[in-house]
Amino acid sequence: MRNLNIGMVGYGFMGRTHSNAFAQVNHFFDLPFRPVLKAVCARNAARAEAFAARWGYGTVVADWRQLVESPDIDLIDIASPNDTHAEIAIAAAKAGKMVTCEKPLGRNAAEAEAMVQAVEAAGVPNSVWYNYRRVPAVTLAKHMIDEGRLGRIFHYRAKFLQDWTISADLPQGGEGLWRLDVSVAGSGVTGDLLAHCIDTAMWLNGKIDEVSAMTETFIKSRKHNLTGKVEPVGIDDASAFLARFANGSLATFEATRYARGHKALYTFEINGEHASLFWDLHDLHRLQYFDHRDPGITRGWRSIHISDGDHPYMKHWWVPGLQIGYEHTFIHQAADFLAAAAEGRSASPSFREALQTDYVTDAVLESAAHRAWVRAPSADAAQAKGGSNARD
Ligand code: SOE
Repeated sequence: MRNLNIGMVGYGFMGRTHSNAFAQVNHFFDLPFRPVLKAVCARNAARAEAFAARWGYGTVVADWRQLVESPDIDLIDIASPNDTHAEIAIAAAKAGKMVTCEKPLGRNAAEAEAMVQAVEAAGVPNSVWYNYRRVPAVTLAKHMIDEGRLGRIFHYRAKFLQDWTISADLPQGGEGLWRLDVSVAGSGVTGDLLAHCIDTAMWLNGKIDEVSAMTETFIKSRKHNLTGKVEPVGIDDASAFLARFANGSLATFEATRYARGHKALYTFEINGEHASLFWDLHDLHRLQYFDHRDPGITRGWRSIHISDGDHPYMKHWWVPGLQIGYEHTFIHQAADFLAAAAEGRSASPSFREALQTDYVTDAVLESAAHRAWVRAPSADAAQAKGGSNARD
């Protein structure tokens, strides 16, 4: 087993999930690499020192360029706010480092295209932390759809509901609240929450071709933590859209931070000619399955408890009946990335796959702005056109 030295950028919520994943992964998965938490970069020196001490990082640096330039670092992991992703990823790739990046890939597709171009030109393994793919129940849904159990797909519906920004007194900007500052985040719930729904949806059901969206900003101005002034709010607080998939199925998507009572209610349902599947993040270890081919007298929704050794990822954990949680999805992604990287490959979703999600979120915002249907280009076609951002 070879050491793989990690340079972590960021120490917030995602810095913790990623650090935990790299720290835990070898305890549960047999892998060719042993990740070493080598150095962490963050702007607040005191907090960075405390973070490094807690997680066992050997070094703290104040500028991410020190990580990129360091011959001791093999992988740059980007867990910092969205406005930093492109510059760091491009520099890291140019320096020949492997790169993993928190979602969304870019603040918009133009940034994401430049990031794809950089990692592909450098030929470095890459991946984006769309962690919900690796909830075992969601991975099982993927296997069941790929086996053809659902038959032709008619409908996909997803929502991601939160309620943490309802107060008009909540400021925007700065640590913890950069998600409300459009210049840092790029967008509101479209890039933050719908991006998860779109990534999962396209993984399960193929490409989204076109969208018709509406967005709203309910609180129009908020105090900015960095300037101290009341400033306009540029993010979308709520976003909903209709979509058509390339396979002919129809979809509805909704995300908001104004659904009182919901903290992180991510659900999706998919309806096929033979069967349907439903999943709920608040009950993440269960997959609901209805199969019309069951005998009539016992036909009904089954609630499959995903804890058996033959369920995806579960043989690496405890004994049947005992479940796992949110943090494990990041450990699974670290395991898949390290296994792929040892063979010089990227782990899904690669930067290019995540670019496809940015095409859809851009299309959602454009559709809402123009009150019109907008087509999402294909990341593969864009490559053929030399990275064009043109709608096809
Ligand atoms: C926002 O509140 C957030 O933390 C997202 O940024 C994450 O990606 C999502 O998984 C949970 O909610």
